[in-house]
This record gives sequence, C-alpha cells and structure tokens, in this order.
Amino acid sequence: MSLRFGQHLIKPTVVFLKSELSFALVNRKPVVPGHVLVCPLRPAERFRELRPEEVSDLFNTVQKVASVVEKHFGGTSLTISVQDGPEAGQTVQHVHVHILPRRTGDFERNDKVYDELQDHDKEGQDIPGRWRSEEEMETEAASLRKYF
Ligand code: AMW
Repeated sequence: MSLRFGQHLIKPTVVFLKSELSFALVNRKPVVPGHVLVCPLRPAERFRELRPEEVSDLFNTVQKVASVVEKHFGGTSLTISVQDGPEAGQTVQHVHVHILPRRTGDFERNDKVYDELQDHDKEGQDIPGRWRSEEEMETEAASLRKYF
C-alpha cells in the first residue's frame, strides 16, 4: 500500500523502515549520498501539530536511521534538519526530518549544506530529469531495509 508524503504518493519499495507512527524513505534528489527522510505516518504539515507520541516515535526512528545511514554511506558525522514551514524552505507539506551523512571536505564550506537543502528542490531544480531512477531508489531502500 502506498504511503502519503504530503502531495506525493510513495511506493512501499522506496520505504525502508516503518515504525508504529513513522516511516523512512530514500530521497529522489539527495544532496549527498545517503540523504534520507523520516516522516510521521500521519500527514501533519507542521511540527507543532504532532502529538507527543508522534514526536517521540519520529525522533526515535531518526536516531536509528541516522546511525545506519552514517555507517552504510561511510560518513563520520551527520546533519539532521527540519525545514518547518515554507519560509524555512519546506516544499512538501508533511513534516519530514532530513538525515544527511557527512564527511570531511564534502562541501567547500561546511554550512553550505544548508544552502543546498534550501535550493535542491526549489522550482527549476526539482525537475524529473534530475531525479534518481526508481530502480536506483529501490535498490538503495532494499540495502537499507536489511539493517532493521
Ligand atoms: W523540504 O524542502 O520540503 O524540507 O524537503 C523535501 C524533500 O523531499 C526533498 O529532499 C526532496 O528531494 C524530497 N522528495 C520530494 N518528493 C519526493 C518523492 N516523491 N520521493 C522521494 N523524495 C522526495
């Protein structure tokens, strides 16, 4: 069964973890290798709308997923980020936590990752020709699913 991610319908084949109240999916336009997303199952738009048990499940899931993607993608640090509202760069109207494995020298200036997060899915950037193939996303999801 497909899962809703804001305005998108997400195939189960690109989802690699489902908990009681959250799910994790691979990204169609990752900023770095291993850039994945964790969302509440309920399509709440803003972080403030989440119930305490949803916040708890979401961040417990983030912690598990973050450890796995850091290891799997050979990172040595992580950027964990929420763009909460359009002025903060949110384009999908469904709370989601970005998890990005980081390593030395991945950006010329370390905080440039935040510029990239702002820009990578803006109009003009987020076009089908720049998305990963479904096959690539499914292969990545399958290899991450094995950790859970
Ligand atoms: W936001 O700018 O709303 O904080 O981030 C939305 C994220 O969701 C981006 O990283 C974007 O690449 C990703 N994304 C959007 N639609 C899909 C989709 N259908 N499948 C996977 N990732 C998606």
